Amino acid sequence: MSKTAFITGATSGIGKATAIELAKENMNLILCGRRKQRLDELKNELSSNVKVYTLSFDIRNRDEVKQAIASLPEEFKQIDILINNAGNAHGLDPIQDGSIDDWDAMIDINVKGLLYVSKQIIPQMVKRGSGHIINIGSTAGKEVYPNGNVYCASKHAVNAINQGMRIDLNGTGIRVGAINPGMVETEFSEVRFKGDSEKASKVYQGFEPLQPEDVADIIRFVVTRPYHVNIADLIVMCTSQASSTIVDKN
Ligand code: NDP
Ligand code: 8X3
Repeated sequence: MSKTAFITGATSGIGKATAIELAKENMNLILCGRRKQRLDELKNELSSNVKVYTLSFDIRNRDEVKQAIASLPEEFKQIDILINNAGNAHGLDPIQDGSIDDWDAMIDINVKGLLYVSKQIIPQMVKRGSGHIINIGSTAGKEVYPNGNVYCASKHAVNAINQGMRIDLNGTGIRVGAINPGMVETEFSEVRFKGDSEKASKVYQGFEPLQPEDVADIIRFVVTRPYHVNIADLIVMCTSQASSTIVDKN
């Protein structure tokens, strides 16, 4: 029987590429994000191969998350794979100049949103004694870089939650692991710089960054390992990147 994967943040970047990759593995998909039109377009693109259901909700809103997941039709209710991917950076300012709204957004989306979704899905996995959770962390969850302050804190929290989930769910049959990418060329920097495309594109100039498809390929690999294999914590950077601050640019 085909597995069902629930992907948050499927409207762009890593989440969208993952949806496309998992459809190739004949997995049925629940695609989430706020931009409904993009979800519909992706559904149209993938529906000829696999069953696709879309859920449009703001991950910051606890009630919306709960209602959206509770509204899944019977054939999509069993979630085998949860990809906790939705997230973004907002701003790149020194701590003394940071915007509280940006801080709220990062903590509410990257940390609390991930928990809200997980809270709705983990119990059914525990009950069944099976499931696979992939948390999308970041190299920013392993080290702190200048002006990254709260974004790095939110990703350090994802790193801790990933470990906590794996410890607490040990013995339940559920696999838990994190994928921690370095710089990936997505809408990430556009969001970080509030739509300033020029500033965003400069982030990826002078070297060959990861593409969302590179990360999606790794996620596909991780979720298709035999049951006794759990990839617990994986860091992936492009070849030009050695750490958050050391990037070989020409
Ligand atoms: P994108 O901006 O391309 O995608 C972000 C996704 O998150 C979108 O689908 C967006 O959907 C969703 N999202 C954002 N806010 C909300 C919200 N409030 N409610 C619901 N969904 C939301 O960025 P990436 O693909 O790069 O980012 C995906 C993940 O990868 C993030 O967790 C990010 O931190 C992480 N990451 C990214 C790296 C990079 O360099 N790009 C490197 C390391 C990690 P919508 O706006 O439609 O709601
Ligand atoms: C995204 C990678 O280095 O821009 O998490 O923070 S970085």
